[in-house]
Amino acid sequence: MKILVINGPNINMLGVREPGIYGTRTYDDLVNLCRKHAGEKGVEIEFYQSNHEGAIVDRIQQAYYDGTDGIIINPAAYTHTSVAVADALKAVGIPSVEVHISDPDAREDFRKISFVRNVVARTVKGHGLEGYIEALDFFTEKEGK
Ligand code: CA2
Repeated sequence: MKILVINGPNINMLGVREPGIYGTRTYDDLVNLCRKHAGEKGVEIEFYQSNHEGAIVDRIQQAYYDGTDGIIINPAAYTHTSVAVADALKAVGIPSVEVHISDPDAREDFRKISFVRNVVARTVKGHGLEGYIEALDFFTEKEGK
């Protein structure tokens, strides 16, 4: 099984600022955490991070052609603004899980809208970096059934 993990704008700044909201671990820590878990589960995993909406749309479309079985996506700020990212996920039809490190529903009102929520199989929020592991388990457990 091949899983693609997509992270949106500023997630590359993890651990650098706002530790009270996003913790002290870095983007590299996130990648290593997921790689370790994926290795234990025998899953092939790839990572993509971009600060650009169109680049994220391009990567989602590419997943349609490169044999990706599942997408884990934290669209970050684009969660609350991007019809394009939601449309791309819908267009490729690859089972997807939305992950948020914090719980956007418990923060400012403008974070309560998610354009991707209706096109993903599951949303994991407020569980820190471990939310990505939960998302991975969603795919591996689904496979076993
Ligand atoms: O909780 C999440 O994972 C978010 O998707 C993170 C986004 C935010 O816009 C969403 O509402 C919720 C922001 C990511 C910014 O990441 C930073 C990391 C370190 C320092 C500053 C920002």
